[in-house]
Amino acid sequence: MNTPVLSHIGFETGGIKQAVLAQRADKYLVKNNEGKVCFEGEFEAFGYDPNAGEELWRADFSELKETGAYTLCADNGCEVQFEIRQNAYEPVLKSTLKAFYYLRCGCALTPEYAGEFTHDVCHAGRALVWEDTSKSYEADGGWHDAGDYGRYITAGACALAHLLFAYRLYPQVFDSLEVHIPKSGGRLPDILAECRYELSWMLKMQREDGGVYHKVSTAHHAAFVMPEKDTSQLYLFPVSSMATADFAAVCALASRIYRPFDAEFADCLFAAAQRADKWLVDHPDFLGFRNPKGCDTGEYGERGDRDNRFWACAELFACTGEELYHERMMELLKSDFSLTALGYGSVGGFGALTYLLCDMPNRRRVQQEKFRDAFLFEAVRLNELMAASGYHAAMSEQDYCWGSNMNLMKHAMIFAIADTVCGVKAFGRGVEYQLQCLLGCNPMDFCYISGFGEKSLKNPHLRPAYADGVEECIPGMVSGGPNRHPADEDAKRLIPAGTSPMKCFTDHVGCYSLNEITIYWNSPVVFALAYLM
Ligand code: 9MR
Ligand code: ZN
Repeated sequence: MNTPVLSHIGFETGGIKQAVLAQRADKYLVKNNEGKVCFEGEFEAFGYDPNAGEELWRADFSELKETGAYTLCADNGCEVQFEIRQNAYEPVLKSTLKAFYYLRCGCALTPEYAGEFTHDVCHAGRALVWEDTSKSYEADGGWHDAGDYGRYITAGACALAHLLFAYRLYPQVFDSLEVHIPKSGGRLPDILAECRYELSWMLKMQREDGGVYHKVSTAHHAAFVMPEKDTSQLYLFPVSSMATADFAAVCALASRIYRPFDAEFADCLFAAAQRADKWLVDHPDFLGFRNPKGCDTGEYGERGDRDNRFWACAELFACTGEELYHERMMELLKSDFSLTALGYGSVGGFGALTYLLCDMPNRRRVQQEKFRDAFLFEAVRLNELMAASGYHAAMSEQDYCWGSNMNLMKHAMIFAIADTVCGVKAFGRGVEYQLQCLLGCNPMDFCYISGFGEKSLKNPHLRPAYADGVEECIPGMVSGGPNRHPADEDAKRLIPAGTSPMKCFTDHVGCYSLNEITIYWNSPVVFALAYLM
């Protein structure tokens, strides 16, 4: 007998309430703790969902709004329990934000803030310049990227962009949201205090000439040991134009956000952004990145940098209003890149979003309309995908790749932007559907975030979570999710060929192509939750 699947963290009183069943049922009752029937409904026969590989029946009991504990009883005997709560999403927001603290590098995580999940100071030694090992610099701080201990500029810039835009669009959610982290820099909201930890590291990654090292890491990934046990030599890897542009962009964005709190820090960020931009002007050609021989940590290669440069110009334009940045932006727009992409390898959407948020004179409105149309066009496309999914997942078959949960959450971000920034409220529903899918309303009946209930992420491909000797998983971590082309040996062994895309998942520590965590898989979840709240 199947269980209807639904979000594992409970439903918000006024929110969408959906359950999905992979077995025929016609009617259902929702009973409260005392057995009283509080809602009666009929299942909708959805039909076959190819990404799930299932025929599905759906229940929508959004009309039930009273807080309490309930059981949904289908007329075929299938049952599931759930709760309706006020602020149901708040614990998840807190936890996914706190996750960044647990990923801090270069400092000790102390029991006061980290509970059982402590570690000593890690990766604090000077890093040698890979191309000239007679030179070394301090490059400590920031967040570990993922299950590995590398720190990569483009990945960091992407995670920061999600978090900073979340604050930019929904500041009231964060003004009083405390996640108990050590703070520097005065009266900052916790989200900005945490981002400052990453930004302060980033500033150390800039060379005197303004160029930005692509990454700092050891030559090879560490064994599955605690971070302080990973004492191999650190290296600064060559400057890339993507890293330099993303750095310029995110420092400029941050300078505007931190200015009301700390003008000195804002000035410092802005000056760094300008230095990076000067390097970009002096180096107009694409300078990509490939791992040099002898290094096999994360590569984060890209095939072009026009989108990165576009984002940088948009942010500097937003800071200064200077015509020159605008002209460069317009020139870059002649290249072909996505204007809605919000990922680490493709960042055009961040530039478009910033431009949309600028107060513009009339003559610029036409360009703003174009960016607005791009987001709305994408929202329409995703809405169609959502309508074709039994679970309301706005995902194509191709989207179920390495880190598919980032696609799910990036799509939630598009729906949120379509509402908050483009003013089309109806798209907002898509945000909650995508989140419920991540939180358990999926064919695995699995909550992809650690720390929430029995059927949630427990064994991520995350070094400290494995090596810390603590039974429980570090909370608030977001798994990469189902991947229809598993790439690691464990996943290839454990996932039978022909498994449906949404079921290509198992919560196994070895499965780095399904079950790793990264900072930029956590950050869009924070954004989506901030929208909902
Ligand atoms: O997410 C990346 C995936 O698309 C690539 O195929 C894979 C192999 O290069 O790398 C993934 O990114 C990883 C990065 O290189 C290092 N930190 C963890 C990232 C997520 O697995
Ligand atoms: Zn570290």
